[in-house]
Amino acid sequence: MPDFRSILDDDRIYYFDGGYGTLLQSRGLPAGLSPELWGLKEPDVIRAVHRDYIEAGADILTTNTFGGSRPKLGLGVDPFELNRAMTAIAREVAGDRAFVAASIGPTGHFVKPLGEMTFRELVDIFKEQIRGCVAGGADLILGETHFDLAEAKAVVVAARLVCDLPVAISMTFEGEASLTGTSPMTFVDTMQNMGVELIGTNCSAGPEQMRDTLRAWAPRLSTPTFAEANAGLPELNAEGKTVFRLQPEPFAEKAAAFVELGAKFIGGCCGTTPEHIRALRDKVGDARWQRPVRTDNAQLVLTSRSVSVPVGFDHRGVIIGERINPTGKKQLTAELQESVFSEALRLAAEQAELGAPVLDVNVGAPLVDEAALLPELVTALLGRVTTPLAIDSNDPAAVEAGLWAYPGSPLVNSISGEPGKMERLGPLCKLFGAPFILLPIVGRKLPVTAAERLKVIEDLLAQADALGIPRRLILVDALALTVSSKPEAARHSMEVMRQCRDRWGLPTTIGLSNISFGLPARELLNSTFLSLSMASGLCSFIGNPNSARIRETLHAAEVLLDRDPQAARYID
Ligand code: HCS
Repeated sequence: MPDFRSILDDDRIYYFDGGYGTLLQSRGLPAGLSPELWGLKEPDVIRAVHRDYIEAGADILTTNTFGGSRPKLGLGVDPFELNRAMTAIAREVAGDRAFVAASIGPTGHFVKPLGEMTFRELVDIFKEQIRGCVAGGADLILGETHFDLAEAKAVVVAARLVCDLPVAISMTFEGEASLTGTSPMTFVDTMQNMGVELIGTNCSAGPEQMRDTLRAWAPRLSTPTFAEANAGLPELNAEGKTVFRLQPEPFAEKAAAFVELGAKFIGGCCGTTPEHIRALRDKVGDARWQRPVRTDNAQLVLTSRSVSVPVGFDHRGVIIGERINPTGKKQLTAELQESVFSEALRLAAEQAELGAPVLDVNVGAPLVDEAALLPELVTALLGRVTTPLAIDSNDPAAVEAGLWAYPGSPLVNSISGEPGKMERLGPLCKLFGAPFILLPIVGRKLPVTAAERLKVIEDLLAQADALGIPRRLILVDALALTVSSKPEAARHSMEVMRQCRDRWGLPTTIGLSNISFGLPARELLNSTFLSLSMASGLCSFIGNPNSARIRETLHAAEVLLDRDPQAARYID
């Protein structure tokens, strides 16, 4: 088979296969036995199902490994071997007629604080499963039926750590969100940040409901998609068994609409059979793929499990709330030294209530082991606020630990030009899909002029490019130096904002209050600098959301710069 990646850009429509669990039930799967364990006992049944799907026109076969993770299989089965054997069967049947997608379903466990598992444990479980699938000859890794963003993310991280196969990932939505509150758009934002090759949705509902999902994620979509609906909504029959009643023709009629909504890959999920796939192929005929066209031009997106915060030149200015930082705060410092989080959680709730869409989290105080404490606080915050977080530390080990604890796309604050920093943190940001603040500082001397700063930015961008870090993960700090000692500092910062926008299309941020150190009426200077900066292209800033003046200036500037549609936030 050609490399699966090579077909992602052509204009063909490709077909996945249909249901396995439900089809195997109709072919004699004993009650109480999983499809995976039955497959070990009766490999010929699995072979026959794969063959039937290929004959029906499937271009991609899904392996019988959906429940092949260690927690799902239970004791007495070697997950590596089972996944290898099941994938090898699909490979043998597919030959060079179809691709083999290694199905990786949910483990049945949630990560902290929703459950007991750590993200690392989940990643290890998936690594073991994926290694088996790779050994069996998979062409791509297919995370499917995921309903929690952290678990979907764990599949992608595990796949990247053990192989270089392309990754397709699919979420199941119940109406407007997944079971743990992720919308289609936030799913797309997070997975695009991670650079997954194919984004999809499967299961849960019939083809009519699934159209809403495809419409909902369209505005920021730039990745090929797939959709695999069930054969209608599940119903209980007279014996209390779940059944799917939508027949092949009406299924095909409805699922063919996915192509009009931009899907490049279509297929079926529970209740669908080879007949459904055949009918779908016939229905779609020779339609061509319509590439996604983004209508929302955000330069960068931060996400939590349930919220997306777009950052861009045409978007609202994003305040990154700076209050969870022990510098100059006695109570917070004392509590963090005792691993107590009440003050930090209070500051988080307060800032979120004041409308800060992103919260910076810094635990850097004397006697604090940041690498141990930062992930603990991040986990505690996940139970308190839904805003995306910025993981802020000078200690790369603490940043790494924070990344392992976060379910969405957090902001990393920051990567400077300090030797070795980009090499250490850049690949982690890429792996976890975490945008980062690029801080143009090398050594002790701060670059004062715009030209000096732009030179450092250019060098850091070259380093990032060499590491394969996508530009959509980069937010440049335009550096606010204090005007009381450097009168030209603000002008140079604004020039950096303009140049980053015009030369590289890169969004900028700034530590707002630095500009006014040592001068009276600081809020006046800070807010004036904010409005001038917004006019120079500034997209976000690290500041104190408690300041009414700053908030009002921001909202007024957004209206004047046409960055607040219908002045909605201003009027509100
Ligand atoms: N590939 C799996 C998905 C279940 S939701 C199956 O059984 O068809």
